Amino acid sequence: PFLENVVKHEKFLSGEYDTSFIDHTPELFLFPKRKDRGTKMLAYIGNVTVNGFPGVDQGEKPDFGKPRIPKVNLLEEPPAGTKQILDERGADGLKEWVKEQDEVLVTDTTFRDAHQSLLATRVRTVDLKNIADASARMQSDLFSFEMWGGATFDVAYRFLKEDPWMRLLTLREKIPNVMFQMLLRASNAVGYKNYPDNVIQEFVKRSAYAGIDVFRIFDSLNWVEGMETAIQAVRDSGKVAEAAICYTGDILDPTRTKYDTDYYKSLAKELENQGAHILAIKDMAGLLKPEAAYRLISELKDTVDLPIHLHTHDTSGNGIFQYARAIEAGVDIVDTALGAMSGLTSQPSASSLAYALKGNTRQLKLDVDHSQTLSHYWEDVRKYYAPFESGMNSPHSEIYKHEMPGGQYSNLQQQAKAVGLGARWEEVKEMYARVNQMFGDIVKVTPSSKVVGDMALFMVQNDLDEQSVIEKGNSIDFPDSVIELFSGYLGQPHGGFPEDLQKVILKGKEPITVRPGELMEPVDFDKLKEELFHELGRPVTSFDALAHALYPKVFKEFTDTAAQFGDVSVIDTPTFFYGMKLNEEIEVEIETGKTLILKLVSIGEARADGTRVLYFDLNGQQREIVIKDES
Ligand code: 3PY
Ligand code: ZN
Repeated sequence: PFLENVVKHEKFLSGEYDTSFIDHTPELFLFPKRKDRGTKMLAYIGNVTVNGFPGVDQGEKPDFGKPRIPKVNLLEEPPAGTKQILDERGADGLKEWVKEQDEVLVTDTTFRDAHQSLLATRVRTVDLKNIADASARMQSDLFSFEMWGGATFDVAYRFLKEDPWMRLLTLREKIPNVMFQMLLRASNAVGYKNYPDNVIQEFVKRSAYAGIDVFRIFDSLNWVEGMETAIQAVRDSGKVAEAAICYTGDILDPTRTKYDTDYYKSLAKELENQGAHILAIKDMAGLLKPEAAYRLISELKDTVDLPIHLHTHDTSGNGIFQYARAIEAGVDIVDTALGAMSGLTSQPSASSLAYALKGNTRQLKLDVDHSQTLSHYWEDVRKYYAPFESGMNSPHSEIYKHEMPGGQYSNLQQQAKAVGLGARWEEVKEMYARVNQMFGDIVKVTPSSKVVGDMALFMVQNDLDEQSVIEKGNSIDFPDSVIELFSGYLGQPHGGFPEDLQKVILKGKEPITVRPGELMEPVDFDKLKEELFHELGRPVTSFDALAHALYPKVFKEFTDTAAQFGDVSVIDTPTFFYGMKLNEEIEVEIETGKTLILKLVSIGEARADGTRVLYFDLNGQQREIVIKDES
């Protein structure tokens, strides 16, 4: 009550007091109304039990058993790692340290890209938190954990109904020794469109504060102008600016001259001049063939004086071979995932790569046995997310034809199903490649890849081809994302847009050629916070304000769900997706040291008004919950 009075005080609201402590200690301000936390949670569990979870076929809750969490000594601090090097020597010192290493450094993507690519980004904070103590102690020699950004931010709010900032803060507390890395879509932040410059600056500042050390920054058209604001913001925050070049095309194919080695070399030089600490090659679709990797890395090593970090997806099955050749060429850091979360659209397996390099002059800086042990945990946990698997179960060399990013494959497939094109998935993939050519052979990575995907779905759905699009173009209502791309709101592609197509899409509207951020009004964060404070009736952190600035609608739905069900992130994943079985008993740790014991005692018959009464036992007391049966 004291805090509530303080934050409602008019001087507080007018900003006369220094309220930065709210931003610095957001956890102090997350005080759900205690009296009905249990009831709200039962309402969530009751609802999923009766009505199921979107995307999860309703049926008997599978019996998953307990995942294998390796035992570690929590009384011992995790060994010092790269986080301490960064904190002690700064971003430039860290960069020098990387250059001095003989071994190849490793980023583990299990916490982000691996599940984004295999499980439609659905892995929940509780499953990351449960393995975090062990990961900190068993993977202390990693370069970084890639654990945030990309689609995780949006999916956390939108589908998992949990706060991604709390994920970051929670993991940071448990893993104080290894750098945290995120994927930042430059001027698109963690969204699908450009935002005003001050949103990018504020986002970087707060993410750095909450625990991100390395920002991998890319532009979805490799447009360096679009990356400048983000690179500068990261430099200003004292963190590591890892500027990425997205790899597309094929430098080995003499007929595909648009993206040749010189193109990549000149981009690399530009990014070095922009102040990048590390250069990333982001092979988001896994198109970089082993021999191309050797050539590209060799040439880039001669072009820039920066450590080089290579990222790929193993969709074709050639990932290990690619990395081995890149390592011969002198690459400094590679991205891998733990065995059970690796391969196919995800990253290559860390332990497989380590074994593949035996006898090589350069070895991975990696504890293979520990990686194996941690992989057992993920083998168990991955089963929870079976409904979100893409169904791809063998390598797809067709990737070299359709060029679809690993992170997009399972998502686009879900999108296709949602619009009734599930059975025409093969056609959608083929159309994806054709749309790319229609668009002038562009870089395809979020959000430009989403535009290509939207257009491919649109064309298959409406039985359109390249010719009919131009011929009937004036009477076609193109998807909004396509209009946005051709208006220049995602930046400028290398070589420009195809003019005839641009004309029919824009229908007389003039495209922009400047940086979209220059044209946008900055967001007034103080004002936004105040408005949100009134709307939500609770203190508002800078994290909330940023979430609202990025996704107003998704954030609103998230806060509505939170008001209805409380903090659902603490519920174990099987229960979160499948609800409870009759007579099942579960435990939920709602805060450190405070656990609820829940049992589902009975489910009543549907009543005339379509509701059912569920009886639960909550810490020994009976509770009745009324749920509307939507079936
Ligand atoms: C993302 O932007 O989410 C990606 O993973 C792009 O590859
Ligand atoms: Zn990726």
